[in-house]
Amino acid sequence: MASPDYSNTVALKEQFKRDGYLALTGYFSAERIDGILAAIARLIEQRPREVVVDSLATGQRTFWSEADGRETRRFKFNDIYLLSDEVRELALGRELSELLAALLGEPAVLCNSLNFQKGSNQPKHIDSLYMTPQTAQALIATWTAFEDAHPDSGPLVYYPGSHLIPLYRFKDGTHHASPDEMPAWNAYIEEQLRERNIPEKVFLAKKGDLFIWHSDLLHGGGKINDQNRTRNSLVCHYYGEADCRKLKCDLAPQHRGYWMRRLRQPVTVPPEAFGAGRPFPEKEYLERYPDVKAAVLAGTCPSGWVHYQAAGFKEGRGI
Ligand SMILES: O=C(O)CCC(=O)C(=O)O
Ligand SMILES: [Fe+2]
Repeated sequence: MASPDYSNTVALKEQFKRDGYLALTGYFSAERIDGILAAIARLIEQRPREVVVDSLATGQRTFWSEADGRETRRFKFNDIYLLSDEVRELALGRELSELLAALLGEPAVLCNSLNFQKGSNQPKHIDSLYMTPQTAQALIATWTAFEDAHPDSGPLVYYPGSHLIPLYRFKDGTHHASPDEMPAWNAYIEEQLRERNIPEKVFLAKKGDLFIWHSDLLHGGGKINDQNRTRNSLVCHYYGEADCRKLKCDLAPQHRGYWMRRLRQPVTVPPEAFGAGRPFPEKEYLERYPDVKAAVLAGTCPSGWVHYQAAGFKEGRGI
């Protein structure tokens, strides 16, 4: 089958503005996805101590090497874009980076990635609640199907046109989620959905489909009726270039966009876990904690490793 033609950027932009999403079926070939799956499998096999995962069952964050119940596949792999050229090229390919720039009105900066092996179970939300951009709407997300989604696997759900609902203002005056005000946020959104007659839609993706959503489009992980079913997919979030420049982020160019170089999510590891077979990541620890680095440079603390054992771990600092 010939790959679909998604080169009419003007029409796609119009559609995105109106609906708040684009469902680009067959965007990637099955072979391309197989290549990515093989690259990810190699990565987690070869570098399990660098891959940070969250258990979808308990929420616990660990390195893949230490994750319990790996066979259940109920995990989210965080930010593999930092470790994989192949994932970056999927998220910011020549054409996709052009399209994202057109939709955002400026180059897109890939700033995180989430590879869910099973349904996410995420309640409905808009991404700007949690990844609130400096400039309104300077955030966009892509969702790539790594396999066909079964209705019982908790497919992606979304609410067409919901990006036009005026943003809820929290008591601190921002649009950033404040946990104790979320019941009020939910009530506001339900009311708006009713008033605007916006239905819930299920995206029953086929392997290789690409779904792009707006910073303010309401979406979530559908109900999982069968916990045994996988729903392998990759979510990538991108900020606009201007905000990232203002924040002095480290940007690496990739086609028409950029990816953000940054430290991976920290993981709490007990000091006893380090030893001859597993050296403490001294350099990374100092890079992550400038106060410790300053103390080491000033000679008031012998090393990051000493700091971690004496204080860092107890203070809840991850590595
Ligand atoms: O894949 C899903 O179920 C939703 C993920 C999501 O909402 C996100 O990562 O922003
Ligand atoms: Fe989301």
